[in-house]
Amino acid sequence: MFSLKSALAEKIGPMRERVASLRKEHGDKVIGEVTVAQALGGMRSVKCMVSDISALDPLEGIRFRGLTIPECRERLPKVPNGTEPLPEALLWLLMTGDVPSQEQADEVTAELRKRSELPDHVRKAVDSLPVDTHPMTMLTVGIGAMQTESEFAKRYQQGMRKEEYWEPAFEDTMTIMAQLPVLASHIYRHKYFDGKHIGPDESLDWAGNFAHMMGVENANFKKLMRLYMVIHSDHEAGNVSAHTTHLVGSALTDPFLSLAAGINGLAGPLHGLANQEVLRWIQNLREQMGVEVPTEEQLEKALWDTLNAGQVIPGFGHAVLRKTDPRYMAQREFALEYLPEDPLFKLVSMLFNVAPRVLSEHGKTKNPWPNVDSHSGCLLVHFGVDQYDFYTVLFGVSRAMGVLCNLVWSRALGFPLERPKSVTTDWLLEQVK
Ligand code: CMX
Repeated sequence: MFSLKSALAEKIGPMRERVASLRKEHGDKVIGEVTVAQALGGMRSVKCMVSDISALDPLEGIRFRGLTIPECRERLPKVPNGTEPLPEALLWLLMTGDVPSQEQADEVTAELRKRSELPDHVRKAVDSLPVDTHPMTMLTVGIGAMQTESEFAKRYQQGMRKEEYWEPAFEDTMTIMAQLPVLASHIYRHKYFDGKHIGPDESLDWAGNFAHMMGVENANFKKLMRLYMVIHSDHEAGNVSAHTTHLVGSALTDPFLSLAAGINGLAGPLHGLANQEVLRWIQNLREQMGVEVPTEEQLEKALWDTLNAGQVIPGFGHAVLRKTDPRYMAQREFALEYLPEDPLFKLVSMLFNVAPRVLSEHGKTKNPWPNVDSHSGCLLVHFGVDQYDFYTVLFGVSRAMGVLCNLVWSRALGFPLERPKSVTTDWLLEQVK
């Protein structure tokens, strides 16, 4: 058996016992309350989901299975002489909770390579769309078309016991993770390079090969892709893409269709699409000012113009975080090492200096600091990936890893159909009397 699958199988029994005992011995204990403001306000901070894959502290930021981003960068296996962690190693960590050995991470790479043949009808489904279709639409169409390969859907039709659900969900997860870079690079080359596709390089790791299939051979871009794929993978379970995948999966919808739903959520400008919006905002600013790097005064005025027009500053603020996103800082460190003189990086750094002050003065947002999406575009542009409407696809390939690990565990632990209660405004008024 593939060793990641057996490592996962070993973890499931004890976790089932833990959850069963929590349910049995403490099922009636209260862990929070819901205010009227929360019910009307996007359920912020309501504690009603359980996931061990990652946890988000408002001040410290994300931990993947207990490890911070700097710890992941240090401790996870890398390519020979590599500096950034392998996403394959993160997949092992997210799935099992353990840091894998180099050999185990390499086995994941080999397994993903083995499963990476994208069905022809998926390519055709993407190619049939008008070329000006948004890449995120192409991505969900592609993932939907990939669903013909779902082991979970097949096994469910054949009749499967609840305890077995995790196994085909795991198989589907591996297939999806293997084929997503192929699908994403197919979209990239179809949309921006007249369909001139590039075949895989079997000698490369998963993220390195993704860069290769996109047509970007710069070794530092491959490093960036490894880092990018690690840091965007998960952000605990309540964010829109994770929550949507979980919710749809709770109806025993297979992992392909559940992920497609989550990816649709990621395509919102308040969530993953913010990475393209940051670049669009910067591009507009440069065009209006007629300069590559504006002055701080020009930047401040542009920020106020956006706020006074009733729009958000993309890449700033967060529903949970209350300090600069460590995913932002990891990308900033990368930029300081590999592209310190890049003019767009200078502009992004200037935004880091100016925008939090402006947002604080504006006085609405609870968190004036930059999030992950504020930085990613400038790194991509540096390596020639300047088609900014493609950026959320890259986010989606990475995010698939976290949300699908979560889905496998939800099936392993037998989490039921999700069905919260909605109330009417009449009921609310009655309650608060
Ligand atoms: N620019 C302007 N106003 C902002 C703002 C920003 N960057 N961030 C928050 N606000 C405003 C909100 O729109 C809200 O205004 P109203 O009271 O008029 O509705 C007010 O400040 C309070 O919001 P909040 O409690 O601080 O933030 P929320 O939890 O409601 O929203 C988020 C969080 C991310 C949607 C919001 O900060 C935002 O719109 N940011 C810009 C878009 C963005 O970068 N999204 C990416 C997030 C990361 C990701 O998921 O990829």
